Amino acid sequence: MCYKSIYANIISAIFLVITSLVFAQQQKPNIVIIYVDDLGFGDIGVNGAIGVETPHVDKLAKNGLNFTDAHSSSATCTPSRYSLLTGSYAFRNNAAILEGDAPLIIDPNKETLPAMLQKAGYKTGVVGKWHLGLGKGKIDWNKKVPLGPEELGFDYSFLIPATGDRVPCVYLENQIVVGLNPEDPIFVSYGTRIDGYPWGFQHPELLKMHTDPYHQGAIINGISRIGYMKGGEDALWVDEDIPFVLSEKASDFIQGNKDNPFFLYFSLHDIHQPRVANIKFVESSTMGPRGDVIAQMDWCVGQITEQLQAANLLDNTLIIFTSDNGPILDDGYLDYARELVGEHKPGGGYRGAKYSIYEAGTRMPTIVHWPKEVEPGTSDALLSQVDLYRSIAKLVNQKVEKGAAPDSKDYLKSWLGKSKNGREFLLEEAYTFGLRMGKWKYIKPKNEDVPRWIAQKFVDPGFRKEVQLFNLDEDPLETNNVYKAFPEIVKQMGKQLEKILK
Ligand code: NG6
Ligand code: CA
Repeated sequence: MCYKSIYANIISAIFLVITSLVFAQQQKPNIVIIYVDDLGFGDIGVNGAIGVETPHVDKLAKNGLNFTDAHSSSATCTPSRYSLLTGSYAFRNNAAILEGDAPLIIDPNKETLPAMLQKAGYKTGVVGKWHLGLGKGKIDWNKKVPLGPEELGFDYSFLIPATGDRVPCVYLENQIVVGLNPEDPIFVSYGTRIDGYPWGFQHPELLKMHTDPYHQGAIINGISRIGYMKGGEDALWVDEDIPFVLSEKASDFIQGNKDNPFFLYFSLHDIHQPRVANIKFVESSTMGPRGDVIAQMDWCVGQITEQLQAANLLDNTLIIFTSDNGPILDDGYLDYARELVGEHKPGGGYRGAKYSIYEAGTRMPTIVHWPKEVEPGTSDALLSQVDLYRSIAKLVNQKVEKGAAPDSKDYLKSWLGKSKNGREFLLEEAYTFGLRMGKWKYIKPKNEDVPRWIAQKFVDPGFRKEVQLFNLDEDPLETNNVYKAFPEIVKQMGKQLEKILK
């Protein structure tokens, strides 16, 4: 063989290797988690919503897999998000709802879901609500925040730092406050009052929405918040624009990464309070602001799917649409959600709400959409978001680092509708603990008074001095405590729960 043809063979072999590598890279599905805030099981059209339409979410469900028994790991935000990104139960780290100046609660030395995906060749981004803490304590909002999404494996971040009802009311892009004028530095305080933006309890005449005493700190955009704030006027967000800003940033991220596999954690502010819909959505439901922001949330979902479609990516993108905790009608602001709810059942008819151990606290609207791989339909598999970590690792064929994701299990087949099996045991966290085993629901006794701040939200967190056991097949509303009739089940589930909590 002459040298020329040897070279030609080598070159064509290299070419083959490179093209097959590129091809393999292209084949990896993009992954988008659309994480809605406080959206209940019944708050979407396909699950029976009344008085508001969610055509974009319904379309995802129609062309995807709609789950009836999939759960967030907790009935509040920070703990659920902690579990989603770490594959670890929130109680292990005492993860609880955080204030807006809290330090980062995820250990940056341990692998996280985005860090695992980075290793698998993904570009990773988070857009929207964070609420996992930032920095190491005593944040200086006028400099780049030292610890946050970047240290956890996100290549890009655009954040609402905590919640819409907590200061600071500014966006952070790659951990730097967007649009800050250095001559007007930001100061934030929880507890000690600081002069700056007027306070709700002193200036009710400045408010466009009244609230309970917990949310009467700094007034920004006519809404009083939890916490106090000074400065940063040019950087303040306008609540009514948040859905547009976040959708645009998410779309930009998709557009910028259309030629490589990407993971987008799109964490909407809706439908958390303060529920102030953009004028485009005002009166788009019969339920007042809470219904209007459901319509607004649906629009955001449409923006993302349309963007994926336009970039010709929809077919090979795994979209997981779900929520962080159950619905709440009265979370503090006076927006008449309780009065206007009508026949609509935010929790899909299940008992409980946000903050509650009953089913509506964690049973989430959950849709998996991936036209290339997932057959449309419904699934009753009992699943937990804590398992997304290892299930996604399996999907992208990436080994999980030792010590990471200790509570996460691979249920990829179930998430993709290729198996009907779910978890044998599923932990539910709220202000007490619940355990599911098939049709059985066990609730750990808690002999304590309900804290005032929960009681005044008209929520029953499920505290009882005796064990509660429900047969969800016969009693999906958890009204008939049958613990006395099934001592063996009580014993088995109690033991299992203690084993998990150890
Ligand atoms: C609570 C707030 C509530 C809401 C919640 C966080 C009070 C009485 N209630 O502490 O208004 O902000 O935290 O919601 O302050 S979550 O969806 O982020 O968990
Ligand atoms: Ca929430």
